[in-house]
Amino acid sequence: AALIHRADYQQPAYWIRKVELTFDLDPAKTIVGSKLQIERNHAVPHGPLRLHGEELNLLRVLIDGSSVSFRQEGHELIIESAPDADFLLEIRSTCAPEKNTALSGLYTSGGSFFTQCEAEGFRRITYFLDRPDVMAVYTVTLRADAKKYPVLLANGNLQATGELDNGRHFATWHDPFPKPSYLFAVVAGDLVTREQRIRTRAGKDHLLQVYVRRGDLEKTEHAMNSLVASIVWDEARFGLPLDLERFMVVGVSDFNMGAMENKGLNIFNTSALLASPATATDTDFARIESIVAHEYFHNWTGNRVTCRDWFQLSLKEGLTVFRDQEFSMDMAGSPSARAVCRIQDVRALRAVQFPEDSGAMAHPVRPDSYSEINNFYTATVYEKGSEVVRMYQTLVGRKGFEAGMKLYFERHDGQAVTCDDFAAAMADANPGSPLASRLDAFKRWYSQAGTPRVTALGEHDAAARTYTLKLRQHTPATPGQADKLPQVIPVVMGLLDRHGQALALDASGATERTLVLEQAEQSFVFENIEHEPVPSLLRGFSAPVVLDDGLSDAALLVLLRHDSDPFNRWEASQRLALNRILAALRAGQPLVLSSAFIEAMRAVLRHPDLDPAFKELALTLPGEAYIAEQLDVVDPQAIHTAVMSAQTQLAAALRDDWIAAYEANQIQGGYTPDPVSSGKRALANLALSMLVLDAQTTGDTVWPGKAYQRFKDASNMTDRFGALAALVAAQAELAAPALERFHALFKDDALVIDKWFSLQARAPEVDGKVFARAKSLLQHPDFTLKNPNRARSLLASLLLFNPAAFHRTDAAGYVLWAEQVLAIDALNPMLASRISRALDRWSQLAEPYRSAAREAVARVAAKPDLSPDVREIVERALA
Ligand code: DPP
Ligand code: ZN
Repeated sequence: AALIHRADYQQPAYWIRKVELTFDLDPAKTIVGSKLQIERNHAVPHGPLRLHGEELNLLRVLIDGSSVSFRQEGHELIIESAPDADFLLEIRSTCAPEKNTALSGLYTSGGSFFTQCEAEGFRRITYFLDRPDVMAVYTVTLRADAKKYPVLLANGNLQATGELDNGRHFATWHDPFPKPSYLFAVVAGDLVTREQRIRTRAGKDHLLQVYVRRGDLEKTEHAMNSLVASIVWDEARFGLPLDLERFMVVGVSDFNMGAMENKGLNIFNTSALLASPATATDTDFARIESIVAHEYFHNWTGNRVTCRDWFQLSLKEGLTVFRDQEFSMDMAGSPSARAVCRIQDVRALRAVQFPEDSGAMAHPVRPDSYSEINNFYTATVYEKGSEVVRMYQTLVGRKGFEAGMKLYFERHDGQAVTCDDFAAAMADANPGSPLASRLDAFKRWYSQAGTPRVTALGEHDAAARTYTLKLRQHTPATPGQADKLPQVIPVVMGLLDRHGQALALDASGATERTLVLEQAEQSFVFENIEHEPVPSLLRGFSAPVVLDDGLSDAALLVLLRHDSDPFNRWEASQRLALNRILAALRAGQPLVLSSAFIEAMRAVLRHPDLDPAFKELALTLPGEAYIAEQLDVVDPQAIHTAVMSAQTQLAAALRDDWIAAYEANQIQGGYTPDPVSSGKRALANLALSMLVLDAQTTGDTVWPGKAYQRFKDASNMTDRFGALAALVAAQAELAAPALERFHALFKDDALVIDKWFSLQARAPEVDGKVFARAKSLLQHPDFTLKNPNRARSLLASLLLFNPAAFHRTDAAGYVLWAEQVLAIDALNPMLASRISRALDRWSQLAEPYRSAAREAVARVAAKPDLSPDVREIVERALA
């Protein structure tokens, strides 16, 4: 497929102002009638009308009621002789929802109809100018069998309903807000709804509805609460109110993404919507809250102001991720609970986005070209994009950021705009800020791929009583971008004395400052510094960079004990562990944890004031993907061995402390997913897994027995799954009966069975057992490639998230990868392309993995009939 370039953007030759759609819904053959009010765009040269259309069967084309000559070429319907004046285009076509396994466009799931149009699914429903800068007002009529499809939904407000002949009925919906086609949605089916009314600050009443399948209603309370909280938060923090009479959320179990922000009619993967204490973990509860918020926040950042073209995707995604992260932090409450949110976000960024930024798929937050836009819904566009938005806030302050948002909406409400427009609003609302004076340089965050490396070198001059901090930056080359310019990097920092006391950084006595690193190398001098200080740099992870501050273990221990910034306290714990793991790997020696490290970890675990949630994060070792990032040549088996060895040693050395932590963090009473309780459960689960792991070494049977008992008796999924995970991770004998029992208990709950698959596929590898088990699960009667959640639960878990099970010296992992990518590609290209990314970074692998992985990628690339989605991934990997 052809490469599309950002620089080639042109406005469309025509605008579509009004759309009237009618759907005669039938799973085998749905008839779609479309009436489009079209006008020529006089700003661009005169040209034919070219409409997108895929997998459609065209019945009729009329202009102003008369037939017109047209031709179909590839995926386009071309009308050469469109009128100069405004005209009405009428099109009738059909599509086949039940054959739509790609889950893009109109499809069926569980006997109901759903749509997914972002990015380019609308063209699989009807012929259209399917691009985000074409915004129209939609009126939609759905006609369907009244018994099978009692609920008929579309965007906006309900205008009319009624009976038709032959047991059919109809509903007409009107959305007053002009929108791009990617925000269009319809739903038809036998669904039930939870309702709630809410009054916004202006005194307007709104109806909130959550629609799900019969039987799932009691699992929607948390989503509804999250929606109400999101509405309240967006009005309080940004003054952005709900703008429709009715806001609907619908759950569907076959869905490619987490959820979709269609105007007034959000469609959710059930995995991002349904939760009950018995079936969902604390992590699920938190994820649902953040995704409900994310989609709701898109109503302004994405829908009211949308993207001019898909290269600007981060305009809405980076900003909306930032907003949902801020929301989750505000919901968490205490400073330490906020820090826990931040740590989790950064951990996810490092586990997924950093590797992306150093692999074959590295691309800027605002990409320059793509062949399949679906491939660019990435961690870079979302998570790094969010970090870029966070840096605006760091540079202009929270109030300044709110002023920038206000100006952005004043200027652009109702428009399709670019990342440059957002940057301009932020700078113009904050003249004199450190952002405004270096906006062009700051915008390199949008154009340069790769994670900058920052090196810090401190020099204390005892005679002059000064401390000079020399910062250097360098961004490594990425595909298509050999040379990089310096980035604008806000470095929030402080200095501690060796007892951990915060030092005054200037005459005002301030103990924290934001340095702006903007050159390749820059020095910052601090006066009146008596003794060599310990620098605490990049507090709160103030920029998405890799920092090498060369700190000694002694300095890291000071930070771990005393830093006022909880993020950097956590970071110190991770660096202490990482340094040891990397030293062992580089020396090719077995890893031995020093007693200083063990004692530091013991002190954290025993600390009277630290939150359990923080302890759990500090005592969790860095992820294998993040460790791989630090190495030029990656041996996944060696990394896994080192991590497992560190874990086994921590389990043994702190055994009594784990027991104490386990016992101290039991919760009496009912389940609530609040940050304090979930922190306790997380620490108790970590302690339990350590104790069961240690039992495997010592032959102890008490702790595996206790874990099994807890698994059986648990009153919530977090505890039950934690105990099961402890047994599975340690390969305890009781793992098999526990897994069997778990399956029997939850065999009718698809989302829980997904967890059952994923737990087994993500378990720490021992002697190829995990790989063998995962492979055999492909034959399990509950397994299917057709449901994306199920396919991901087994295959993404194994291929993307379990490097030691996947990368094998016999290359069996790569053979499985190739086979499954091809099998999924025939059904669902978007899903296949996600899985195909498991070998993005083959060139960094050590031999024999490297050659075998390359061969597997080349084998897939040699197939002639790949989807454009997978083709783009494998060709970039081989480039
Ligand atoms: N549904 C996806 C999201 O909300 C794409 N917009 O991020
Ligand atoms: Zn989004």
